[in-house]
Amino acid sequence: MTRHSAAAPRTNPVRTGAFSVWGDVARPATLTVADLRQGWEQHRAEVVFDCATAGPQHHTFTGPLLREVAAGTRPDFDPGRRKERSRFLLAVSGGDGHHAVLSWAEIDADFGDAPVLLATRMDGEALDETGAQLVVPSDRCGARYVSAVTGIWIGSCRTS
Ligand SMILES: Nc1nc2c(c(=O)[nH]1)N[C@H]1C(S)=C(S)[C@@H](COP(=O)(O)O)O[C@H]1N2
Ligand SMILES: [Mo]
Repeated sequence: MTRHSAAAPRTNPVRTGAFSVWGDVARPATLTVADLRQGWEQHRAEVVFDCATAGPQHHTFTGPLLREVAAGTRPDFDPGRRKERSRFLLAVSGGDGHHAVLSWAEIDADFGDAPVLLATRMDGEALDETGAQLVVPSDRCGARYVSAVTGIWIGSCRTS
């Protein structure tokens, strides 16, 4: 059922602001911020998160839901089986090496239903040059607001 990819894509995406979506998926993809804006419904989130060093940060983000973008890569589970979906993880990486993990269940409408976005705009400014930003409105802390996203790995948790 599950295929495990051996390694990350060897080179960084060459297009500005592009990122790879890869892992245990049937259709890995390289997407730009423009692709995110054109291919999916845009949602808006007004958020406040706390930075350990800079204090409370207020931003307005727009972009597609992470779960809709991720589903487009056809992860290696039967979409109708909740127990298969609940085994999956997503690891979101920034170009500077900062990365954060989410569970598939966290963003899945049948589980946590968190409206996590891949932002294409922050406070009205387009992120095409910088790269997309992960937006986790339910988080109190800012650490998972990964900016300048370069990769999203999707895969099943291995327990043995
Ligand atoms: N790529 C990347 N994204 C990152 C970080 C980072 O070090 N690298 N720091 C996180 C932390 S700790 C916080 S609080 C927020 C800060 O977001 P802001 O600069 O928009 O206020 O970005 C998050 N996203
Ligand atoms: Mo932070």
